[in-house]
Amino acid sequence: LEERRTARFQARIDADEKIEPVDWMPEAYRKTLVRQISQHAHSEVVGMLPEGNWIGRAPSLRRKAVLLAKVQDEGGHGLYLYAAAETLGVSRQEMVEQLLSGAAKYSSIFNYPTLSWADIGAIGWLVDGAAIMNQVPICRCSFGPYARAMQRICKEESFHQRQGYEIMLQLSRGTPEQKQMAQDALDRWWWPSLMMFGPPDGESQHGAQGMAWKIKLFGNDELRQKFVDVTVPQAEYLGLTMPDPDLRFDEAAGHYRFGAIDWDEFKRVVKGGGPVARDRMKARRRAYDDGAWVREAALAHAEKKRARRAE
Ligand code: FAQ
Repeated sequence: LEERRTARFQARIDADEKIEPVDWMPEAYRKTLVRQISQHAHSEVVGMLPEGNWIGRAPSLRRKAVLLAKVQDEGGHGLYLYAAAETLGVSRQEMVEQLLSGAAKYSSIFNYPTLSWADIGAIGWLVDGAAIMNQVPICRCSFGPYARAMQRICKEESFHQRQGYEIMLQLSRGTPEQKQMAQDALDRWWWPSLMMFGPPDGESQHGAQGMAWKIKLFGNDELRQKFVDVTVPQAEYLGLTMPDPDLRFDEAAGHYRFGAIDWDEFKRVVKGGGPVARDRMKARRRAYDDGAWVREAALAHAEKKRARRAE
């Protein structure tokens, strides 16, 4: 029976049908989705911290309002994604505990510090740019709640990417010092952005199965290449130099060839090495502890309402 169910499930995926929470699904499919969606949610929430660092120091009221709205959007993305994962039978409480205990991962990119205002431009341009490249295909993934959450998220991410590029454009058209700030931010964020796509396909544990289930529609390397191909001309337009001496356009293939990625650095950063990772988790734990009274009050209120209804 299990075999027949599994074959029927795969046939639905192959026919591009959406799988909904009430449908039968293999346990491994459910687990893979919980892992990927919750890690994605954690990334959005931890991702508020590097930019949050600059809200109080934004160079103008307009910049401050825009950045505040962007960071709030990221909190919202985390919430839609936790809600999508909850349809698979896991609670938000469990997912948050997994993040705080270090059992669940979040994107490596958020373990790098934001040292100058230009980093806010580079994050919008490169980090949101990479996120869009990875996430637009997920709008068509096989699990209905994840696909639907991603549609709104991608619209907002594309606005985030433009605001980042606009900061970079203004800095690179500014004084020599401002242009240098933009170049320095690009130098520090370029390689970590390429690592966001995950390990090379040959080392991607979940890649092949994720694609067979259409949780992922493209491999890590293909999306990374697409990102490089669209981003290099954007850097040229800014008049900035990519920090990669091996970067060149391969006319025959129609792609930019890039230098070797430092996968040792990736592994170190994913494991939570370095002072920034410790600060990120400290900030999340503090936020969780500071919010305890809100959760308790909400529960007490719900209990009071329930008791009144029962009277
Ligand atoms: N960082 O077998 P694969 C954002 C882990 S959202 C840390 O290839 P998979 C918005 C991976 O989890 C950014 N860990 O895994 C924003 C697995 O470990 P596990 C997040 C990484 O799942 C912008 C192991 O390595 N986006 O930026 C990373 O098939 C600006 C083996 O890897 C998403 O989550 C990494 N970079 O492919 C917010 C999108 N890469 O779980 C604020 C959805 C890999 O076995 C400001 N996720 N790992 O312990 C995905 O598309 C996939 O999960 C991949 C990884 C492509 C990230």
